[in-house]
Amino acid sequence: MTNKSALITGITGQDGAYLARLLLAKGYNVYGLLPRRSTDSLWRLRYLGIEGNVQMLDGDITDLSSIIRALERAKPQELYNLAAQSYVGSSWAQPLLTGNVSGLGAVQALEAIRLVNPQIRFYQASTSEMFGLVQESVQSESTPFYPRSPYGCAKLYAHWMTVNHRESFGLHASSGILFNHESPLRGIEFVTRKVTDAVARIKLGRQKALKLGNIDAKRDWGFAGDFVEAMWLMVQQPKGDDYVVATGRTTSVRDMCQLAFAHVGLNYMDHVVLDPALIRPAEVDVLLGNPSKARAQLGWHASTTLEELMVMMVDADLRRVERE
Ligand code: NDP
Ligand code: GDR
Repeated sequence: MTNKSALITGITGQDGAYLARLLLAKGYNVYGLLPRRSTDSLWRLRYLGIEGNVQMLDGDITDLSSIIRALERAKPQELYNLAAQSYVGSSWAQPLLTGNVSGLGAVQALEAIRLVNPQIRFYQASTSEMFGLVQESVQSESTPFYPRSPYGCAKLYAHWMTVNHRESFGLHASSGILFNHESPLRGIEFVTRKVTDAVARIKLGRQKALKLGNIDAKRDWGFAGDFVEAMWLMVQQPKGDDYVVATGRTTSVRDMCQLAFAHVGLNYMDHVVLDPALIRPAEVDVLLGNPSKARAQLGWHASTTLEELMVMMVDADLRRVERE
């Protein structure tokens, strides 16, 4: 057990909730930067039974003064920057907000560290979306970037600023280039959760069809609960660095649907309807990560298969829809 403290931005999101649970289990004092919202944003922490165990500090990743106050109050040894407008689909409609939150937000956090205590270790939530129009069939830390959305561009800026702050000012700053990771706590707008929610509703007779966009896109999907372990491991290394975190297996949206529907004895082809309105202005066709560095240096590997993940998510949605 440790007596360290950590501040998590984006603590109310999918990864924030799992990371908070992981750090609490390790004995950390966990603080969260909580932006003001008009509706309840603590449901994921409640779902994991940890709402009362984390200390929330009023603040927003776009407001430097609030981050400085949060660091002064929490006095953390580690800052995990997970805050983002993280939905690629919305980033074309809200490119400036996405740039401000998902791009500049990381720099606000890095600058706050420089001002308050440069010894604070920093984790940046980077993404496989930075690879975009992929230049190599399997993506590693050395694969060139070519982002395909305002979200990918914003995250690439945040990534390079993390690298720059490490190299310019000697900060212990790490960038985790994480491939897609999902869970029952995934936002409903993301394709896996949209599918598992629909499977549950269709199975229970509450919905008939599921509208999807590009079902030929391929992603390297893992379980969020596994991936937050890699974040923590990066921050424990002697020096900050960049790591690809992935399962090393890619699957199409179509095949992911097939798995989810088959779990409840349904055929996805009887229910999925293609909707051209859901096709994005630019697409990332296929992502497949090479997690060798994370395995060799962090001792990390993904332990949940996509089959297990789909079962976990469909079963959770069946329970939830039944209760509704
Ligand atoms: P979510 O969308 O579930 O969570 C995003 C979090 O950021 C929420 O807590 C949200 O709060 C918070 N947030 C949004 N705007 C602000 C703001 N202005 N100030 C402070 N907090 C804000 O994302 P995930 O948990 O899935 O992802 C975590 C991080 O990892 C994100 O940065 C994402 O871009 C990145 N990432 C995710 C991957 C994935 O597959 N899940 C893969 C690679 C990277 P609220 O809900 O109240 O708006
Ligand atoms: P992604 O995740 O864009 O990879 O970003 P998402 O689940 O939104 O899309 C994955 C792929 O599925 C295709 N798709 C659809 N997507 C959605 N959301 N809804 C649909 O109806 C649909 N039909 C087909 C998409 O076109 C895409 O190809 C996620 C986010 O968590 C980012 O924050 C993170 O950085 C990356 O993963 C890694």
